[in-house]
Amino acid sequence: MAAKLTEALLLYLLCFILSVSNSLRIYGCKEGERKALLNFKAGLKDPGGRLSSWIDQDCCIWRGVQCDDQTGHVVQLDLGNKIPLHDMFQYGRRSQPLKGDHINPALLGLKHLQYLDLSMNFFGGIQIPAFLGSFQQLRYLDLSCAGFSGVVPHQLGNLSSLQYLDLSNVFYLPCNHLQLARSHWLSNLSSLQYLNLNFVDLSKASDWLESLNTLPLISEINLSNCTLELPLSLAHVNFTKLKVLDLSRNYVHSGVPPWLFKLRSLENLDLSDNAFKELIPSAIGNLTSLRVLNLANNRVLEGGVPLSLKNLCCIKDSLETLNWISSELKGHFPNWLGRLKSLKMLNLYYNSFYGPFLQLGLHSLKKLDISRNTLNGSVPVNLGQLYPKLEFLDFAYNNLTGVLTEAHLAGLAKLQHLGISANEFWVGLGSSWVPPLGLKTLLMFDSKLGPGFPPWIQKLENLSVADFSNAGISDTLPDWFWNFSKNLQLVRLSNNDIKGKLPVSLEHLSGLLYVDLSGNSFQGSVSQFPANLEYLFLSSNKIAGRIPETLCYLKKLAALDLSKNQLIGEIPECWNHSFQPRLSTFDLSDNQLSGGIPTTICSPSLTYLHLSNNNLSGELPLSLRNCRALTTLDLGQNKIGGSIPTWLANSLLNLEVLRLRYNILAGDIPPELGNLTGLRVIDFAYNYLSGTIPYNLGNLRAMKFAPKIFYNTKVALEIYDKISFDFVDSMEILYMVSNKLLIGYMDNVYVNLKGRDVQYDKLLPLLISIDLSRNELSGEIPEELMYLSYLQNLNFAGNHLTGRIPEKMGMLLKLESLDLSNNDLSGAIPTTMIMLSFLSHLNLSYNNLSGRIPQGGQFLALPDPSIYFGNYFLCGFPLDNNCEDI
Ligand SMILES: *[C@@H]1O[C@H](CO)[C@@H](O)[C@H](O)[C@H]1NC(C)=O
Ligand SMILES: *[C@@H]1O[C@H](CO)[C@@H](O)[C@H](O)[C@H]1NC(C)=O
Ligand SMILES: *[C@@H]1O[C@H](CO)[C@@H](O)[C@H](O)[C@H]1NC(C)=O
Ligand SMILES: *[C@@H]1O[C@H](CO)[C@@H](O)[C@H](O)[C@H]1NC(C)=O
Ligand SMILES: *[C@@H]1O[C@H](CO)[C@@H](O)[C@H](O)[C@H]1NC(C)=O
Ligand SMILES: *[C@@H]1O[C@H](CO)[C@@H](O)[C@H](O)[C@H]1NC(C)=O
Ligand SMILES: *[C@@H]1O[C@H](CO)[C@@H](O)[C@H](O)[C@H]1NC(C)=O
Ligand SMILES: *[C@@H]1O[C@H](CO)[C@@H](O)[C@H](O)[C@H]1NC(C)=O
Ligand SMILES: CC(=O)N[C@H]1CO[C@H](CO)[C@@H](O)[C@@H]1O
Repeated sequence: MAAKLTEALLLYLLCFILSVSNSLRIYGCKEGERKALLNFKAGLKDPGGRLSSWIDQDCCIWRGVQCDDQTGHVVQLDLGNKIPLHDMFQYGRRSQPLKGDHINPALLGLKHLQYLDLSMNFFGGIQIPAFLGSFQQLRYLDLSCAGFSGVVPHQLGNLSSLQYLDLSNVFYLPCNHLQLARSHWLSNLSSLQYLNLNFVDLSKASDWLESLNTLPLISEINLSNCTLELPLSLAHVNFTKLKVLDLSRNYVHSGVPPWLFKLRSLENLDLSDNAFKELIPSAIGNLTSLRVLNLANNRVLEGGVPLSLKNLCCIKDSLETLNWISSELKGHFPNWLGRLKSLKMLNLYYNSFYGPFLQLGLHSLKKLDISRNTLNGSVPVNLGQLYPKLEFLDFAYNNLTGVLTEAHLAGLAKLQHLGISANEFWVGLGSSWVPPLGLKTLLMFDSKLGPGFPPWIQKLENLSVADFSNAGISDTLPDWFWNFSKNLQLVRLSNNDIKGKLPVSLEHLSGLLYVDLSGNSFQGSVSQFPANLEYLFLSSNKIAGRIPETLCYLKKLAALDLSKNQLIGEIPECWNHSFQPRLSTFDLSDNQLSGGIPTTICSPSLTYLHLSNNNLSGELPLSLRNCRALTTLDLGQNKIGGSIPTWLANSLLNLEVLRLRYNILAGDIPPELGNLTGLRVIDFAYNYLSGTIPYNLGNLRAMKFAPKIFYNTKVALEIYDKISFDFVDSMEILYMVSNKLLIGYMDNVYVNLKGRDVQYDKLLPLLISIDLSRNELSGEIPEELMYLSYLQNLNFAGNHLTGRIPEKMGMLLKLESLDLSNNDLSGAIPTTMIMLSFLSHLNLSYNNLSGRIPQGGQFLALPDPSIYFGNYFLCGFPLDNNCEDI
């Protein structure tokens, strides 16, 4: 939260603090003011006990209260509950807000109040009280993110001493819902220096610009995310002291208004997230004081980068930060960038720049991020000379070629972050290379780094993030790896061919949050991990032995994936709320585990539960009912018996994927399953299920609509929150996670499609499938199922189904694979099926079907006669017999 005080205000506060500490207070607390405070307190709920000190006689020493030394009057009430942005994602770290559904007007008893901060509390959606306009001496008012809604009262226009006004929201927490009906009253705030109306709706306040233009002292205006109209003209530009102007996130579609370029005092201009038709007119050069320019997310409608910026005259010496990310910029890097001699940060990621690497000597540059473009050619050898001060360098996700050697990175001694992932070049950094010793984050995933394990990593004593996933390493993990840096937080070595035994214990790495060693050849048994570990991925290795009980005590564990190893024994009984309150991913599939499914399993956030392909026996434990968040339940390929319980359908309301294939389940399919609105994948094949196919499955809502993919950035955000990346500001977080760290667990299941077992991961959210094959089901195919119009795969093979193939089969327009073989179906093949234009796998063999095979559509593209074998009265292509002969 940018609580930037202007210099004047700082000075004022400083004097204030000095006066408090230098002189003795003569007067105690005024009784009337004490009463006012107590009445105010009485109207609030204080679950965190933040006002517990409000009991003594002298209210001047109460928490958040300050009195004037000379007069003894209360002048300051600071009840703000501010927290650093990084902590925002972590609920627990925020101290409890004060709550209330009104603010007692008794507060007006504080007649001398100069400073009022109620930010980040929660006032239940009430309006901002109009009586706040009566604090005649108020200089500072912060009501940001405090649960206010409605129209901002014009009475605030009475506050002629006000210097600081903040009604904003915090970017990620919509907490105020305010609106400005008209803004003429703003022009009465003649002392105002700082104004933050971020997220306040200004769509009705068309006069905002004229009102603000009259404020003689205004120096910082934040109108980000205000749904405002940006007037193109302003007759007379006053704004002589304006230093910071944030107009981001307003989705303005017009041109950049010319008056902006008359703001000669402007130092920081944020125009990100708009849709300006023409980008940076050359007049930008008139902004002689500009230091920070943010143009992120301004899609260039006409395409291309402004290759010439003719009139750079003045900003070329002043500009320190240029943010121009995610704006569909195309072309070579423009040469004018090289004239911005004062640049410290240059963010150009997520564009379409092509051609060679940026080679402009920018001797002050500390951060250079040109990742996610399509640069080609090689990395220049003189980076150290071009950018000697670099602390952050990222050119991941480009098409750079050649070999990256020590020479390329020589002279970059100050580097703390290096990202080179996902390029085409070979990484030829020799064993004697001395890397920049201050490196904290090193991202070299999807690279050609191997085959040897890079020995120089050992020198990086400060490294906290080490990502060498999919880097072509085929080597034994050196013994020093778990000891070279005490600061390791994230280690990702997945998808290489790394050998070696897992160490017995990694407890000495107490900061470790995230370990991903999956897809290697690690042996030994599961290590003992430090208590704060949150993500553990060891899938696809050769890890043997039992699942150690020590895992039970990792209280913060959010994801555990031990799949595709050689684990034996029973699963310990410790995966419920009291052991693992945050567990969301639990994957032990493809091992040799035995015994039952733990009878206490389920933590409230468990989302993916995979125990398939083991030797588990017993029935589905009743505790699964508590898995309310579960979306994938995969217990296939085990020896699980009993029936499919009705409670499953009544409790697991978020279920999307239910895979119980290859078990020994018997009994009926519960019709209640049809109530599960998200269910998309049902696989009960190879069991002993009997009875009829419930027509209620025709209600499955998720099979009737096009599936949507939601990208899950939550894991990455959480990890981001804990790892300190230098030089990342709040607005960048979302890009940061999608760009730099593609981490987390990808849900996956095997599905039998078109006669083959296929692993679905990325595409799993798009799959819609019902497989009930190889059971003892009888009765007819319910016509209701023909309304599941997005079904891609339908398999009822190997049951005892009778009756006809529903005439409406032709309504399943997305069907790619249909297998009804080995049943007792009779009648003709419906001609409507000619409409199934995606059908590429069909098997109707071994039924009692009769008549002519439809001649048209995909039927002509399926020439294998065996798909009709065992139906003695079928005729026509591709069978040899002629329909006239029958
Ligand atoms: C506005 O201020 C004037 C005096 O400056 C005062 O008389 C009046 O009551 C105030 N109005 C409100 C709504 O507080
Ligand atoms: C504007 O306010 C929002 C919310 O308080 C903040 O995130 C953003 O950084 C501010 N803009 C500037 C330029 O300080
Ligand atoms: C602005 O101030 C003037 C005089 O100080 C007062 O008459 C007027 O009512 C105020 N307007 C608003 C909207 O507060
Ligand atoms: C410029 O600001 C002054 C106050 O400093 C104000 O009186 C005047 O009306 C403003 N001019 C315009 C065009 O808004
Ligand atoms: C930029 O400055 C030049 C000279 O200082 C002036 O002629 C021109 O009109 C200015 N452009 C804008 C858009 O203010
Ligand atoms: C870069 O790509 C362009 C085409 O996009 C090609 O003409 C050029 O030769 C490439 N340069 C190098 C060094 O590979
Ligand atoms: C860059 O490389 C990717 C993958 O290596 C390739 O798909 C893409 O076509 C390349 N782009 C250009 C512009 O060469
Ligand atoms: C669930 O499905 C059953 C059977 O299809 C039905 O009787 C019941 O009313 C449904 N329950 C809810 C809550 O929709
Ligand atoms: C007042 C306002 O414009 N709020 C918007 C801020 O941005 C979010 C997300 O784009 C919108 O949902 C709000 O309406």
